[in-house]
Amino acid sequence: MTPFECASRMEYICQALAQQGLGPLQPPLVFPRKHVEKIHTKGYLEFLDTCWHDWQAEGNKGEAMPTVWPSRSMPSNIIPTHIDGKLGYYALAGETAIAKNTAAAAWLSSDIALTAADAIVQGEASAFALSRPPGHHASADQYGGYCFINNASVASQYLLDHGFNKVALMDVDFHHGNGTQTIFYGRKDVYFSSIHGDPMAAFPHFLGHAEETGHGEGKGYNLNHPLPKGTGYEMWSEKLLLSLQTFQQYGADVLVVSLGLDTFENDPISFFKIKTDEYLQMGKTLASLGLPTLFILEGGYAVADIGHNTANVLQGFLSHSQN
Ligand code: 5XA
Ligand code: ZN
Repeated sequence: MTPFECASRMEYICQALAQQGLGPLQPPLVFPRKHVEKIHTKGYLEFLDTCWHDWQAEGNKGEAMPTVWPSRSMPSNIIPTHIDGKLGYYALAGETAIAKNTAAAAWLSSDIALTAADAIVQGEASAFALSRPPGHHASADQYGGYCFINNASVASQYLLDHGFNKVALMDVDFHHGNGTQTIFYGRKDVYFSSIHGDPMAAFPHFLGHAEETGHGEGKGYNLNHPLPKGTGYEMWSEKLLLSLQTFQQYGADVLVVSLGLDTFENDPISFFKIKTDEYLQMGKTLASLGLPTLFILEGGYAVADIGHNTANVLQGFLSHSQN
């Protein structure tokens, strides 16, 4: 069975970008691993690089998937040495298989995000990273929800390391960006805000509540807007405006958008009701912040529509961008 997060998503997006005259598309540069190592732990990245080998070495057939977790009744922090234990330790969800080229694809995806971040550093007013696999569910040491390397976090850190001081990180994917939230939860140099399906009813289920506002230095720099089934653009965009106002008060000097298109009315795994034309308005509203803006692709599984929806956000943004 083809997973929802499939390669044809990219083809539809490239096609729509060309049709709507957006571009040019540019191949990714190769970045040193140190940028990713600032976000993810050494042990986790080693696991990612060696998982497929270890899985096969045990004689397993097919893709690597966890079957056991350090769950509430055995909350151990000891990292097992057997691949079955490691999979459970490093996975936060069970739907995300690891195959031969998964690690290479994850690293390439982060290079794509870094290439787009670097374009912003070089003075571009906006850039779009056509990254796949997505990243926002990946925490410092866990993968899941089709995410392995947290591209938006890696890119945000890169922006901070190259002259920007305050990153506004807006996650508009249908699912809460639990990985991004935990990575920056104790920090105030990245303000994370997310509009998403209420975790009482939607993946990732265990994070994304409005009460989560940050801790320590990061207290007050995390803003979640969980929304109910059937949410349409009107209610959704009220929350977007609230987040943007907050970013303005914060004094952000750059905007990173975790751009998921699974808020679409016909998305097969989500429950919001945003329409194709409304993505133009979403882009315009994001442009109203008037900041250098980096878009990074996250989810979106209504494959035949994802291209047009993505291009609409970017076109709406460009039509209202002051630069
Ligand atoms: O943003 N995250 C996704 O689109 C993946 C959700 C996976 C749910 N099992
Ligand atoms: Zn999603």
